[in-house]
Amino acid sequence: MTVESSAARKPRRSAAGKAGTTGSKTGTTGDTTGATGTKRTTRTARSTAKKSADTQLVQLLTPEGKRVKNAEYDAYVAGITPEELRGLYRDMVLTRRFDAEATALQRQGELGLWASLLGQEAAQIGSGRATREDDYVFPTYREHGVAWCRGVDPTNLLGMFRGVNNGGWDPNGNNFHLYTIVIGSQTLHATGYAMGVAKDGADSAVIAYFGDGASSQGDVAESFTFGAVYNAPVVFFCQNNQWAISEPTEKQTRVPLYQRAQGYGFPGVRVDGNDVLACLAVTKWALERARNGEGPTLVEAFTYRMGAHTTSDDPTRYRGDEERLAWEAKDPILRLRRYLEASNHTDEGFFSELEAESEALGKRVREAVRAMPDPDHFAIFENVYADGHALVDEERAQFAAYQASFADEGGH
Ligand SMILES: Cc1ncc(C[n+]2csc(CCOP(=O)(O)OP(=O)(O)O)c2C)c(N)n1
Ligand SMILES: [Mg+2]
Repeated sequence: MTVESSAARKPRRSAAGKAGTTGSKTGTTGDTTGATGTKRTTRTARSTAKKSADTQLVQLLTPEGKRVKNAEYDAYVAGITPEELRGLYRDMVLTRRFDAEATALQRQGELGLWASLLGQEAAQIGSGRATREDDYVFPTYREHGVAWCRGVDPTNLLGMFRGVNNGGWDPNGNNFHLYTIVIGSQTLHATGYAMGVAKDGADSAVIAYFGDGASSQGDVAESFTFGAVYNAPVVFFCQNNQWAISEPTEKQTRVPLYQRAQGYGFPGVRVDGNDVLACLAVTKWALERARNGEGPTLVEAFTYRMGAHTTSDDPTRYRGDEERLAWEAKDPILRLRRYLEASNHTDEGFFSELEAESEALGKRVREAVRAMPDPDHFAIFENVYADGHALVDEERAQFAAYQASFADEGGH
């Protein structure tokens, strides 16, 4: 589908001229989380952060699949066609199917690890489909849905998790950077890249994905500062999936995360991260601001990690069923399905064809993973330095001797 910004390009404004005037979205949200300075602060702030969660969301589709009006964001999805809506549904279903296959492959020993996106399909597909081809995306390690939107073949996402390569795709092929495991660091890369885009005079935008846990990192704070003072065309897209491994969001912040933007002088918006239409609309708006020279935006997609942190994690150790069941009722795929059905935008044929397509994708992924060649054992020594290095040479020689000590390796 085409989701290009219709905004004409305007000259970029200077950072100084903008600071202090961009926080209106944050300012109008009416949240008063002023509980600071007493012993009871943490508890009070936490409960306020929780409470505000339900009242500040930008939502266009309710969990029951009912379309609700929104004066500010409706315009960004006003022209969406039934075909495009079906496309969003297809994206989410296929992404979930791919993700389930990858989880199964890890359980079968074909992957070393997998970080599932289960539950976050709307946040990723909505925001991913809002990007333009010339925009540049900096993901974490969980953005399989965004990768899908950018046109990265899903099988290419699996090499790193199988341990046979360090990435698996050309970042410049789809303007989709390699996955980043060092929490929050990609927000700095994105901000620097966006500053470069601005210097080039291009009207592309940059989007940086990160998690609620990452919001506690210094790198993210520095990105916000640099993004703001350089008025960089960057969207900070935080998927607040409620957990940073076993640490709940409310232990990481006294205020709802989107409100952090105010202190940096740019808008922050909390969007229902399980509502694909709202995520599409809000991200389009934020990208358009970037293109128009209005600088950064923080989008907090309020969502839920329905599965484990990774396949190495057991969430039953730190959270109960009640929470998961409450979020299952807000499932992003189900709500769009309800909307499509209520609007008569689909028929049985659509769903059965999609089911067949999902199964075919699962099969293709399985076969591709099993066919991935093992890397040359010595490749790890090759890309450390541009030229030779005595220490690397020594380590290579040690490793060669170790390999040769196995009779069946035949000296390598
Ligand atoms: C700098 C750094 N510190 C710690 C870790 C270990 N670690 C991996 S994932 C993670 C939690 C991240 O949580 P969040 O940002 O909410 O993202 P999510 O996994 O929920 O998508 C941590 C602490 C890391 N990879 N990098
Ligand atoms: Mg998280």
